[in-house]
Amino acid sequence: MSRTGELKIRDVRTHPVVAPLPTPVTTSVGAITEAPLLLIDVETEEGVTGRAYLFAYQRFALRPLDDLVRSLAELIKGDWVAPFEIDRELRAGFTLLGGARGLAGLAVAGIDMALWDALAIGRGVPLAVLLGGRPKPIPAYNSLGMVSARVAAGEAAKALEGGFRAVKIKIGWPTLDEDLAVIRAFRKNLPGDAALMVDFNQSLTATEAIRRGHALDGEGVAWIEEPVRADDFASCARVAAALTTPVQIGENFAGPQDMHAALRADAADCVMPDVQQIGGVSGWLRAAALAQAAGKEMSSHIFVEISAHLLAVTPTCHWLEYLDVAGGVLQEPLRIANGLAQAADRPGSGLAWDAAAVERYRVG
Ligand code: SMN
Ligand code: MG
Repeated sequence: MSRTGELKIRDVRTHPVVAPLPTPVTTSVGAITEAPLLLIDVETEEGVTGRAYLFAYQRFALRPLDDLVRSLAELIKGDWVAPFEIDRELRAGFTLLGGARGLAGLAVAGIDMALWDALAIGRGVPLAVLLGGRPKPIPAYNSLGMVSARVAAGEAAKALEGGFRAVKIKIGWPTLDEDLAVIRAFRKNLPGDAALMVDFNQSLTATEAIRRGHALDGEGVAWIEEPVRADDFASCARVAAALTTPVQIGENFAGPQDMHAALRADAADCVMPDVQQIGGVSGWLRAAALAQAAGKEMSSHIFVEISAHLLAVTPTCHWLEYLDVAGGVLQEPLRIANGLAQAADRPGSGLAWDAAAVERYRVG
């Protein structure tokens, strides 16, 4: 017997697509030139459909990710839409496999995001409202790839369109001088009060990160992101202790337990979980509590649409990273005005697929 508002899972459909990226994301460890996405629809007996997407980074990861989501879907058909319960049940199934990490963790997180979306739609409220908050303007930074000093002036001007008051660039050029040249070129072409973040994408050793970090300390950089390998919390702690510029990590936290280990190691001055890596909405809520307890500002990583809702209920909310990977298959991309991201004030997380685009970019 269902209580008013309770939903029961009838089916889970997936749509693997490779959508275009407005701008390739070039990093010191490789370039992302397209958006391999797994779109997930959780359909309920009551006619509500919850939606989410997973970002596979590489085409080759789409099929195994799709297989995982479809296999897990068979385990939850007929269940009530109770995300915390389903998260616990699905993760329990991976215990003897060493835990739901990697693609398995993403698959569980994708289902979790779609379930929370269904819950919010079922109650007719935006996700932020379901979670106890309200959609509100979130400070956003425009996230760029690796840009050479030669074109920095033009790129800086473009990056400020939409009223952004903060920009992130990816660095980790072959030499420190090249890193400094592009930082100084952006600094010169951004307003003095605009924040400039830099992201090494795990490309340095601890020794090199400390050497380069000391040079960056005087350059007005808001944070130094992922200077060393993402899971090397001890080296990251050494770098954070050595520098005055805040060190930022988190997009690779594989669940709240990973974030807890990083916080215990003093690995960073601020954190930026990625909603698919941290475990969906359920994982994000647990991570937000860890950040609050540790007194660390918490930002988001890509997934701009759902992150705008989640940051609205994050006690130490810092910045929303604006890097649009799914806009090519959405009816309505996230709106940015005066450098602020405003979550869609409609039921759920605001995701609606552009059906024609989904068919155009569908693969497999
Ligand atoms: C990043 C984002 C998306 C794809 C690859 C790398 C980057 C970031 O680490 O923080 O924006
Ligand atoms: Mg990053």
